[in-house]
Amino acid sequence: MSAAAATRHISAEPYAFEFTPAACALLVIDMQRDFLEPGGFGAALGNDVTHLRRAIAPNRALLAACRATGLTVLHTREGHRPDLADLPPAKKIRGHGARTIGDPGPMGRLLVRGEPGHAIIPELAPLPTEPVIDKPGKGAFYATDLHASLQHRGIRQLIVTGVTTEVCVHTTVREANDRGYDCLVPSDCVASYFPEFHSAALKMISAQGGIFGWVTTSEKILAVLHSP
Ligand code: TIU
Repeated sequence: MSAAAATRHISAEPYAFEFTPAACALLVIDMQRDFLEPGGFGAALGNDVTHLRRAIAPNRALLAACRATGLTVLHTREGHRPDLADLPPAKKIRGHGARTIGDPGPMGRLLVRGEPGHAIIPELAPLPTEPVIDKPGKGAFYATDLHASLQHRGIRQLIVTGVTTEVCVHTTVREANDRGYDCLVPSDCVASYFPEFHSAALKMISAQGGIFGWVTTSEKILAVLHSP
């Protein structure tokens, strides 16, 4: 099959996304217990984690379809080394919370690699074949080997899901856009602690002719993945 014949169209804003499965990866951002479960880093920042949990079921369905289709799948986790050597002091003290990164909590030390809270939620557990990119910042390209991992696989397009819409998802989409990737964001597979930020962040992606990328729904991606 030629590359052109392999291209499909996914209905999206601001216009249809030209989906090339062999050059596209699903990138699931930070679906970690620390952000989605009570007692984690997100809750320590004062957030209500229930806002994020509605993205779990759509991500499960999309992940299953991508795996069945043979699409490349990668996951990211935000977190820091146990010795906190990669934690900027500014990030450590930001918010002046009672508990900050590295402090003990009900799921272990907040946002520290290897702790129970740092793990990806069991509902979306990565397969052994799916790279997991550990990142110390909000963007998945900063201080990681994500770009190299994608280049080695011939990836030029990303379906970006996960949390939170206006923080790590948005930063990653912006980073990816500047590196030449086309990003497609399914609105129901991303979530924010702040519904108004979620809506605005999605509009910021597709506005101005798709200044950062495309916005669609998981239903529209599944319709293409499931069709012969
Ligand atoms: N606080 C918040 O909305 N997000 C983060 O701190 N990290 C991610 O978005 N992953």
